[in-house]
Amino acid sequence: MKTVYADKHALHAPSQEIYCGQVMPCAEKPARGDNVHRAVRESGLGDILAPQNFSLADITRVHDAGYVDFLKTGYAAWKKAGFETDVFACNFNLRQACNTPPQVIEGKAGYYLADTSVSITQGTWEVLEQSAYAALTALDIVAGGDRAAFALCRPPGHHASVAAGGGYGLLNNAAIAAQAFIDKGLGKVAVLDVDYHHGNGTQDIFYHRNDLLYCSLHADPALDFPYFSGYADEKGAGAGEGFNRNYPLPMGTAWATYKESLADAARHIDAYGADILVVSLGVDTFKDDPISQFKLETDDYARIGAEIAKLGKPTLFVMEGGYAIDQIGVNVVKALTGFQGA
Ligand code: OKP
Ligand code: ZN
Repeated sequence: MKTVYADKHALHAPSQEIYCGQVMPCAEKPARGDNVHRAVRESGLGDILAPQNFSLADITRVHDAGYVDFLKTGYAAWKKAGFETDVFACNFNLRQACNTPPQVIEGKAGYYLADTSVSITQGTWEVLEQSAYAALTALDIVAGGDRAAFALCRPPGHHASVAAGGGYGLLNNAAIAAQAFIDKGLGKVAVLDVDYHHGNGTQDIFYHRNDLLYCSLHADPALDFPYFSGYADEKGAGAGEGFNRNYPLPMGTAWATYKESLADAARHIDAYGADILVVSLGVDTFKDDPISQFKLETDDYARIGAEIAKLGKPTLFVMEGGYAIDQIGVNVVKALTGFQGA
């Protein structure tokens, strides 16, 4: 299986996150990408390629143009306005009640950022662009006939919706790749999101559509981030009704519970008849993850990979979360080799 990886990802090194009013080191750090890269290299999984070039139009197929412009130019505007930190929000456009982007950068930050875990630093835009292009490159590898490919993206993307970033992420790499597949006229997409957190961004982007089935296993949103979506009764709307499926799971979930929901999601994906499967691969379900509360073990990732392989679909893996720095690499490689060996 080929991996697509941009070593530039390290230019996005958030100075901090603000959690419950406390300024702390950001759990989403460059060592995550470096460690997964090293583990993939050492595993001999397959070639590691740099992203190809794509265009902004591939990104704005999913994301709002004003939002993308904010991601591109926001850091410079923030500095020009005299702010000393990286770009953070301190006001929020709750439930998108207002559709007029503010003119000043401190207003825009709140308009386009949904929480205080996410920030824009000097190198962020370049990293986001390369990360999205990595997903698009890996998609082309799968569309070109490979059974699977791995987009080693950083930062994660599944909390990014059409016009807002959040949860450490700003561009929805999985959604951008899925949309490109649809735009090529290649058929229908299923997204299986196994990150610990609900992918509210991906759900949002496709909520009214029937050309993409979104299935997500995640922590109960009543108890953990992103808090305001991920419930089982969110099933899609309009033409999209029935094409969104959430599996909120209790704190402490281990393989015995997890595998039941995974098998159910696999049944739905199978019944949908997708032409490609995009896996939002987060390994923050790991028992020692510092920000999460599931209990999966390293060998369970091989089981997840094998269950995914049973679907027999061309499969694009896109990196999402995972914050146990010392085990993120082995856990990701287990999932990918578990898929390959099955
Ligand atoms: C992104 B992804 C911990 C606070 C965590 C944000 C979580 C973002 C997760 N200090 N809040 O889904 O892995
Ligand atoms: Zn996560």
